[in-house]
Amino acid sequence: MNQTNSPINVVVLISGSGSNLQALIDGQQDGSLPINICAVISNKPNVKGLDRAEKYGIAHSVINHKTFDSREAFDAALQAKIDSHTPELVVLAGFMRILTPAFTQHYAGKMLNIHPSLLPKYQGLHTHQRAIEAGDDFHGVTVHFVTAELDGGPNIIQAKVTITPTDTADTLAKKVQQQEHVIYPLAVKWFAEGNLTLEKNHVVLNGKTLDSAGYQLEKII
Ligand code: NHR
Ligand code: GAR
Repeated sequence: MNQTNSPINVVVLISGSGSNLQALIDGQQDGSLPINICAVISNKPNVKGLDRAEKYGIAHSVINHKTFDSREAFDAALQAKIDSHTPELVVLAGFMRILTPAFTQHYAGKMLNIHPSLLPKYQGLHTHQRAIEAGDDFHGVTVHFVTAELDGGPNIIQAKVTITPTDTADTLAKKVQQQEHVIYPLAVKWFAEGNLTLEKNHVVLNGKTLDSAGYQLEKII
């Protein structure tokens, strides 16, 4: 458990459907995750993830990147909003804006992302299509600490899925999302219980330094 044995405050950043947000809400509700999601912030208006927050009475707001002149100005507004909730952890859950180095430095060791590939493979966008086109046998998903380097922060946990001959980017994305909803709550639980830290540039889980791939979920779907 963390030092106070009490739930940690978490701010979740989204840009879309928020199915990963839902997995975290479910964990908070059923008592399996010692977290208090204190705010959900979206850079896009009218997305489904905001409705999910509304349904559970979680504070939610939109900071629309299109209304800012620069990435720095957007990030400054986002940072001010996040910090008004004094979170111990910031979770990117399908958040689609690249963040400036000043922003990532401010939350060093306290910000997680979930990326739909087996990082370091396929950083950036359109990962499912790229894995299929490369003829890969496996694809998957990674939770990592966020650093200035896009999708380059140290890995925490990965889960694999098999790519079958009939898979399309859509069917593959669905399989990957099933694994997302397992490993993101797990990583957040480890962090909330004080068992997951970023030391220099490596990840420590339960007192042990993880290798660069991160913890490997055994179940492959
Ligand atoms: N920022 C930093 N500095 N480091 C990371 O590791 C980040 C980050 C911001 C977002 C999520 C990431 C992913 O998991 C993430 C990790 C958006 C883009 C992108 O190209 C790339 C990676 C990720 C998220 N965004 C475009 C942009 O111009 C906009 C794309 C769109 O709106 O559809 O910001 O994949
Ligand atoms: C997830 O599949 C996540 O891995 C991916 O977007 C989806 C968001 O789903 N993230 C990225 O591509 C980040 N660039 P959700 O809104 O339903 O959680």
